[in-house]
Amino acid sequence: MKDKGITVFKSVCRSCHGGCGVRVFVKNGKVVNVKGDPDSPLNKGWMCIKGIKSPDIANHQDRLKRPLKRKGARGDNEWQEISWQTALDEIAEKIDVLRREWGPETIAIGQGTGRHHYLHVVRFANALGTPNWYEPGLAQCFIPRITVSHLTYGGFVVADYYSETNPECIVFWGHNPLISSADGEPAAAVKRVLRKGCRTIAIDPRRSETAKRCEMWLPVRPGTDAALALAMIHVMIKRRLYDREFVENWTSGFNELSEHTATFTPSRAEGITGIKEGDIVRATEIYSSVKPAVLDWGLGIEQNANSLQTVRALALLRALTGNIDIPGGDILGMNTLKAYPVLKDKLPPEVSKKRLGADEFKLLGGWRAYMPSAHIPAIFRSMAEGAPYKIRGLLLFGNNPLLTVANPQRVYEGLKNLDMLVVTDLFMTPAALMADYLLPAAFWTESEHLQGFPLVAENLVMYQPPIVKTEECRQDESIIDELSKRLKLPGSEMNYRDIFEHQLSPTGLTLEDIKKRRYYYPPHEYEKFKKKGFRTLTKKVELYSTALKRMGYPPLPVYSEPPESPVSSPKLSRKFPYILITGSRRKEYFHSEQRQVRSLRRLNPKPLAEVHTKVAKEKGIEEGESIIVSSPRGEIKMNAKVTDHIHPLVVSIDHGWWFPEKPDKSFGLWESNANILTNDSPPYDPAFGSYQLRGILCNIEKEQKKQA
Ligand SMILES: Nc1nc2c(c(=O)[nH]1)N[C@H]1C(S)=C(S)[C@@H](COP(=O)(O)OP(=O)(O)OC[C@H]3O[C@@H](n4cnc5c(=O)[nH]c(N)nc54)[C@H](O)[C@@H]3O)O[C@H]1N2
Ligand SMILES: Nc1nc2c(c(=O)[nH]1)N[C@H]1C(S)=C(S)[C@@H](COP(=O)(O)OP(=O)(O)OC[C@H]3O[C@@H](n4cnc5c(=O)[nH]c(N)nc54)[C@H](O)[C@@H]3O)O[C@H]1N2
Ligand code: SF4
Ligand SMILES: [Mo]
Repeated sequence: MKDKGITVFKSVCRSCHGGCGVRVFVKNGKVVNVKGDPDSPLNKGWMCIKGIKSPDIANHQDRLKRPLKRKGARGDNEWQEISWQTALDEIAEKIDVLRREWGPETIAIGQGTGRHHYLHVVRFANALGTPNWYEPGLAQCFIPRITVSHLTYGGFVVADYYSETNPECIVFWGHNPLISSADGEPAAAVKRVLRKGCRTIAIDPRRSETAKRCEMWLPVRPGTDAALALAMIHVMIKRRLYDREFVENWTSGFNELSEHTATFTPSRAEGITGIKEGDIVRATEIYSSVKPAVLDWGLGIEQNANSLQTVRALALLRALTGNIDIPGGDILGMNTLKAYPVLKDKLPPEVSKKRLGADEFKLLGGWRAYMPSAHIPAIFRSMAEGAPYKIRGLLLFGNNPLLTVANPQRVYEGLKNLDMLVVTDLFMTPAALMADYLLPAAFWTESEHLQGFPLVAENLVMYQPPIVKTEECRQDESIIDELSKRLKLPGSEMNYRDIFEHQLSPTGLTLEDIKKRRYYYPPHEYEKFKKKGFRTLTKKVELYSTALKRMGYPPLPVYSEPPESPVSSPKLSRKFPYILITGSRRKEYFHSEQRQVRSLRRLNPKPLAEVHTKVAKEKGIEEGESIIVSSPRGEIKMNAKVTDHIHPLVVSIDHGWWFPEKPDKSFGLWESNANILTNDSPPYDPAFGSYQLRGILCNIEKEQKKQA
């Protein structure tokens, strides 16, 4: 389609994890506008503000545009431009030396969250023979939900926001999809369902944008969700509110669960969670009395040291109410595409054993793990301290660990200590500044991808074409393919486009076909378990998990008090009387990104700390005022957002803040970085190794008072 020199291309936005179908308007080789695609089954024309502002990211003057090699000392920000050929030859040579002299496990790979190149990076790590790759989410994001779903139901569940049948009830648990549009679940889809009308409950220490749309808001004390879920299970069983037919036919371990939760009364849970007994009963009655119902869980339940058991407790509620894989309920995805060939078999078992953290955290790095990766604190400890062996090389593909990983001081020590750091990014960042080689990544409008959403928006497959070019930027997959060829890695004969063809094979479509039709969206098949049972050891939903029992973890969900809380650390809580949560999503930013994009920064210029009105009054803190937030690990500066919509003891701070506009050499990295306060020390979740980003102790003070 042509109009005044403008050509319109259909694509899929990727300014977050992606998924919204879009129309990209191009003039003179530049993206001038992006609008929602009304034909997309997910977003039906809607877009969020970050997506709308994609042209401001794509055309930003500060984009990295050519490969750079460090000239001065590490972190001095002095660079020399080099050709791709030289960059790739030299990097491959350095990787080769490290793998020969020290072993491939001494090369770590870090990648950002849910990017298009995600599985290609995992493939590269396996082919290279290093078990030490990580992503800053995983143990702290999504891996607990994915793993628990597989262990409990034999597949991943997603909310059925897309069928003719509207959910009659939604429980949003530690989740704010109206802002986060998380993982292929755009806010537009949730809004559509809410508009049609249904019962709604939000369980969240903040009255989030989503909670504000709900009839009930349960401001749970951070990190105590398992206690709340166990009490709801208790009520369901005691009052016989559960779906008897489903439980009898399709679950195993009901009697054990019933006995296990017999003493977990709502009044006991009130003492732990702060939610009134009556509200626990009422919420349970609503959720179990209407069908179909969705339990839409989010990140709020994973960033703590009891993630496995918390997520398991919630997972059982879906089974007790019989809402699995029914229209308008929580449905089991269908894996339309063939699995990405990540070359797991190329990693010898003796090398897998060297994966940092694998022994201890079986469901993160061990052989039972859904997607085995290394434990982040162990990686950076190894880099900084050389134990149990030293990580010497690091390749980062779209990850900013100085902002997004707990304990940035240790990350910094680690990065300084490396023999080789290669960073691929769209922009200069605090981590990119430390690189030996800095490679310019292509933005989504410049990259080709086949997006399949077997995990999230059920069965949808979408095609994202490369539309424009920005100078010498290259998409991550092609950089990886070039390195793989130079290193003669197994699988290097297949490039990323060959893999797209391979993935499409079960659909009977070729890449050319999907380019033309853009979406492939086979109808969902409900109640698949009625034909084949659930894909678990017992073929039933495992209320009692035989797999967990075998691995040495409690087979029935248990509550444990957060390790750093007013209850478990009363002495510490005198100095740090508030409970800190970090990183609740803001619509303008994706983690540490977009702070340099003026049109977005204008809408949300400063790092915020939400503080309850009562506390602000006691402390003499005014709206917008600069405050110091401290934890046992350090202190940072934030700006007070005074609100009634938060649990009175909770302080909620933004994460990912740095200041690209600051001329100092660290871009203000140490000023307002939430992860200076979070905790990467033990105890961790025993199965996943999740560390504590939410539900830790903190204090707040007016900035002037602190300085006085
Ligand atoms: N705009 C934007 N969108 C994003 C992202 C982004 O950075 N920006 N990031 C993406 C990524 S990687 C992810 S993982 C998703 C996450 O998206 P969501 O799953 O929606 O998670 P959050 O908004 O981080 O947190 C949801 C809620 O959890 C609450 N919470 C905090 N602690 C607790 C607790 O202990 N218990 C309970 N019940 N609730 C708690 C917070 O108050 C918050 O409102 O968002 C994705 N989408
Ligand atoms: N305190 C606290 N910390 C958190 C969280 C929290 O809630 N609280 N949330 C955690 C979670 S859930 C997650 S998932 C992580 C996210 O952590 P990260 O993935 O590290 O976060 P980002 O800042 O989104 O991305 C890092 C870099 O990727 C670059 N980038 C974007 N697109 C591309 C691309 O296509 N290619 C390349 N090469 N680079 C690209 C961006 O410019 C940016 O510099 O943060 C975690 N950290
Ligand atoms: S939610 Fe926003 S950033 Fe994410 S794909 Fe949709 S429009 Fe793009
Ligand atoms: Mo995440």
